[in-house]
Amino acid sequence: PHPIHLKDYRPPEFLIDRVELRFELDPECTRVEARLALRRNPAATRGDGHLRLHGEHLKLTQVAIDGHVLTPAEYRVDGEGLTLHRVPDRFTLETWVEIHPGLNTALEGLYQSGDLLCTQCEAEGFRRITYFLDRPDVMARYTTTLIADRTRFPVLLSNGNPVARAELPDGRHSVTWEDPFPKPSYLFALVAGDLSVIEDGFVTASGRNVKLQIFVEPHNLDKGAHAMRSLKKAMRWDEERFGREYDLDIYMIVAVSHFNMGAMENKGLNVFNDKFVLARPDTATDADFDGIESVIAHEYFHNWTGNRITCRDWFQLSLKEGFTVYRDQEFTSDVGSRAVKRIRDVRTLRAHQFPEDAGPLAHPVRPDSYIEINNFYTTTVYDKGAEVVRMQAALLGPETFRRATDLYFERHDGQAVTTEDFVRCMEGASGRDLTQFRRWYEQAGTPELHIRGEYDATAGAYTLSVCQQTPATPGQPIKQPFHIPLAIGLLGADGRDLPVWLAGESAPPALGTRLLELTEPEHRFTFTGLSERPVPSLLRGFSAPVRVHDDLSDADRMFLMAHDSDGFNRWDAAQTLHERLLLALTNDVAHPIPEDYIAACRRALCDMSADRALLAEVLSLPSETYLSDRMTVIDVDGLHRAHRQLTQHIGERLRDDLLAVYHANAETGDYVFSPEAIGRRALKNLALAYLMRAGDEEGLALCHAQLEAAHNMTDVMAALRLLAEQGGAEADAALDAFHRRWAGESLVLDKWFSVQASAPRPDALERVMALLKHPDYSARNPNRVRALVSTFSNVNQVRFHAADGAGYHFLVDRVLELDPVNPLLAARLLKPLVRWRRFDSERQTLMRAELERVLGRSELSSDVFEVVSKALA
Ligand code: HT7
Ligand code: ZN
Repeated sequence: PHPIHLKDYRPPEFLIDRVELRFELDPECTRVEARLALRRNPAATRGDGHLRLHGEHLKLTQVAIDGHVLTPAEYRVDGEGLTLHRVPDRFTLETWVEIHPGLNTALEGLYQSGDLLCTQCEAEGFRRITYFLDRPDVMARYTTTLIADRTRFPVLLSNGNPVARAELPDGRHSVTWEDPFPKPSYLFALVAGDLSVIEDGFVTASGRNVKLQIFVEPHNLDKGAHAMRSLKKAMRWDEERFGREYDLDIYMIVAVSHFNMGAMENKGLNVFNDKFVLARPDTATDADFDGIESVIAHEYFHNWTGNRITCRDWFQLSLKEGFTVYRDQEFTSDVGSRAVKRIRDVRTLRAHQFPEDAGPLAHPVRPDSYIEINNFYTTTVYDKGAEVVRMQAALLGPETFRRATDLYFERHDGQAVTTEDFVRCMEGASGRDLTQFRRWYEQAGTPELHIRGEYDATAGAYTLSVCQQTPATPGQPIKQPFHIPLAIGLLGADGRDLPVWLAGESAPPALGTRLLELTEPEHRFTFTGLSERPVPSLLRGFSAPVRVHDDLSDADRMFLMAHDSDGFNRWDAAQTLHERLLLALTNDVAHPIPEDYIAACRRALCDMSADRALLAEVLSLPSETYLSDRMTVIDVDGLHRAHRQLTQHIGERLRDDLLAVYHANAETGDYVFSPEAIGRRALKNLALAYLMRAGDEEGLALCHAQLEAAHNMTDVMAALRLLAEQGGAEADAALDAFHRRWAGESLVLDKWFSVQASAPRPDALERVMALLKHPDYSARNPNRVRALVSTFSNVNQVRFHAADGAGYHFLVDRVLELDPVNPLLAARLLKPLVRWRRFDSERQTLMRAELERVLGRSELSSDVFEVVSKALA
């Protein structure tokens, strides 16, 4: 497979204005008839006169131009598409193809999910449905007629509005859909099946009525209410915060059980992994409820950031994904707790994006090249992309940023554009020059900031020296300095914010946070008017995706943990304390656990005035996977031991407080989905975890009682996870009972698989291998594969990295098995092996050998080939 380069981008030679599709749907053999109105693109240079259309896995039965059926000499078909020799400047192309959705295990194009037929066209799935210019800068108006058996497929959906229906004499029926908005082919969708619907309505700011429909399989009808509430919340928020109104008369969401990713924003017809739609308090955890709210919002927000304004080419993916993640993050912050949301997002960024940026798959937010675009739906494109938008928002300030996004929506509505167009709107509305800022799109790697503070008591001045430096990444040995917004505060001895008054300014600014801008490799900022040495609060709100190395003492961090007015930095101070201690214990089992650290944890735990969700975050230790990224050579066993040691110590030392917190936050009454109630459950279950991991008898009794009595899945899973971690007959009995109780509930069974895969018991791999043979396991269902295989290899670090290499061998067996079935999923499974160079030499040898085993296989997909070859490069 060959790489595709951004520098080779050329506008399409032809444009397609109208598309008429007619599907005769059948899982065994679906016939697709396409009528395309094509014309030469005046903005393109003339090529060789041939027209190449993308098409894969299609059986072409006939092709015609302007009504004349072509002879085989007039065209050529190969594995990548259809070439028409000599075509007019404007013409109608008709093609007739056959496809086999029932055999489509890759879940791209038209496929079968249970008894449903559905599509997934992003990024390049439309070419598995019909011959087309399957690239996002070709935008067309679509009319789609779906014909299918009336009994098996009573519901027939596509993009836009339904304009005609007919009953056919042979037991079939048809529905025609018209989408008035030009769209790229990746936003095409159809769904057919026996679906039940949850209906509601929304009146837009300008007074239009929109019909809202969530389609689910009939037995899931009682699990869609939360998704519907989330959708309406998101629609209102987008009007209020970004001035964006929905544009069609109908908005549909369909939940399917077989899906490669989270969801898909097809115009007017979102297709969702059912995990992000279905929830009832007894079947879904708080994290599931949160996930649904944010994914529903994310897909809805794409209607403006992705659909109305789309990407010119796939190198621009972050244009829609980074901006839409930013928008969904802001939504969650506005409807819940901003600090908690920021903490969770930064946890994800540090745990996943930072390692990606430091490894062999590092790439810029706007990549320069790819072999397989499916491999570029990465945390860098999504999450770092969102940080890049967030930094622009910070540099411009809220009002100017809103003017800049208004300009973007106005200037580019209906177009396929680039990240450069986005930045130009930021510049246009603000008058700022963001030339240097553009490096965030171009350079990979996480900048490192080294910050030192110096207090001059005589001058009443405090000086911060800040140096930035970015490590080399593949293909980018030398980095230019970034333009970095650095938000800081200065705290006085009483814990309050002091003015952040830069030397040379005539008057002190208001108290609180101040945004400094870094553009050079080194800066010195001197602050005056300080009668005492301040404690600096650096990178408040995590104002840039950088790693900070500072010279604060543990005492400073405990001070910040207790007093910082920035909730994020209170958490970050605590995390750094936990992290430093855990790394010290990893290196030296006898390292003392300081009394003042325990006292700081106790103070936080007993701070009844604070937001409980925030407290739970403050008191959660960083994960072993995250900590491993902080070590030069990863010591998986040492980290695991240290983690257990510190957890146990906290559990023992804070026992009485933990019991008190558990009881004070016990569930009373019905399940409520509110930030407050979620915070109580989080803190209570964290207290239970410390008690259980400390081997506390009363904790164990509470855990059993909770498992018995709980009516909500959050509490059930918290208890089950802790029991499964302990193992033994009681755990097995609890797992069996859970399985019996939830037989047939696929999403709940995923939890049953994942709770066993993540338990760091010595026999974890044997158990996981036995579960592969369980009748409920299926390699055809991505959620199930992720629940078992990905959970084991990503979450259960100590067992996956067992010194004998059995975990690596297990994973590669799964990858090789899956590659011919579902390459996108197979390539994603490989990720934990990619950072093989970070481990000790024995493990390196084992991991490398397994990667080479993959590369040695003939007939690899381009997805897996790209990941493995880059990992080994
Ligand atoms: N835009 C969607 C991406 C997506 C996708 C990409 C490749 C293969 C399958 C896929 N399913 C969904 C999801 C999103 O970011 O909203
Ligand atoms: Zn998205």
